[in-house]
Amino acid sequence: MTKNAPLRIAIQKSGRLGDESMKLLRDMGLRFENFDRKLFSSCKNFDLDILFVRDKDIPEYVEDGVADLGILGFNTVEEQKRNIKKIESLGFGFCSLEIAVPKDSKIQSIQQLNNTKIATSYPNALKTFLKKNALKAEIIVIRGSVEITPSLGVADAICDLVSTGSTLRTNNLISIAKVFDSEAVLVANKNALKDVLKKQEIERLMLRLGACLQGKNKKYIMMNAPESSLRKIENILPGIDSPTIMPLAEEGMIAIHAVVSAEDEFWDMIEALKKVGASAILVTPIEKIIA
Ligand code: PRT
Repeated sequence: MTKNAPLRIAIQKSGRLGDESMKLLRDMGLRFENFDRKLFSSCKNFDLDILFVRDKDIPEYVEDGVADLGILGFNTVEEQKRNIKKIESLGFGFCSLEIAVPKDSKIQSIQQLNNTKIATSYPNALKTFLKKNALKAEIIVIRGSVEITPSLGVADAICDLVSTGSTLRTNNLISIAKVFDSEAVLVANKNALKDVLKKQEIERLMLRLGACLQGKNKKYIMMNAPESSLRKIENILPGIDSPTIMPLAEEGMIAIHAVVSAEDEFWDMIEALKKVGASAILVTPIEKIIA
């Protein structure tokens, strides 16, 4: 079998997704240098080259096969509709594409967007949204500072990414509709997924990625409890497998170890565990989970 050229992954050179993308690759055990994020870097311990490029250029690079993989915002994937395959959501770079109007605007619902002007850097996504809602509005394509267009009289509404909401607040705008939610995603070139050797290498990377993503969403929890509380505690703990249970030196007491979800309900679960007698609760992060 002949050896393939190294896989190539494109990530954002600088900007909101650059640092997290590099952190993720490093968490996956990949070792590489990024002196001032030059255009290109080779991994020292995996047959992988990293291209540092603009977020907006990644769909084209991946579609053309300049890169086999890419990490970019789902919003960019949705806007550009290139012939590439999304293979994983990555759990960072959260935002949403929203339609917002000035606080004192007469427009208060999406139906009132009919015959208005909407400024955006996402004309394709907005067009799809308007069509889906049977609305007709003029789309004004703006490449930056979309949020100031209503105050300049250029547009009645904007369609832009929102994360904390502070840009909307600063510009006296309020959201009236969400077009879609977005986060960073991993995409692939469709031919690379069909190439036997490349596919093998992509699968090796996916094993590492899956382990990191799983670990990020879970915590390892250890606690002591009266043996009589075991059933109640098992009902509270939605572990991957049944928890590990060990007797303690103190008569009638046990130690329970389990892997639990690090979701929003985490603190509710801790409160419930305390109520049924758990004590000395220790919680630690998990680096990787390999099923
Ligand atoms: O030049 P290049 O193509 O690399 O990128 P860029 O400079 O256009 O993008 P960049 O770095 O700003 O964003 C890259 C990606 O980060 C986006 O494609 C999204 O997937 C993601 N992301 C997450 C965001 C935001 N959150 C975000 N808040 N991208 C932009 N914003 C902007 C938004 O446009 C608005 O101006 O931040 C402002 C709103 O933020 P809040 O926090 O005030 O609501």
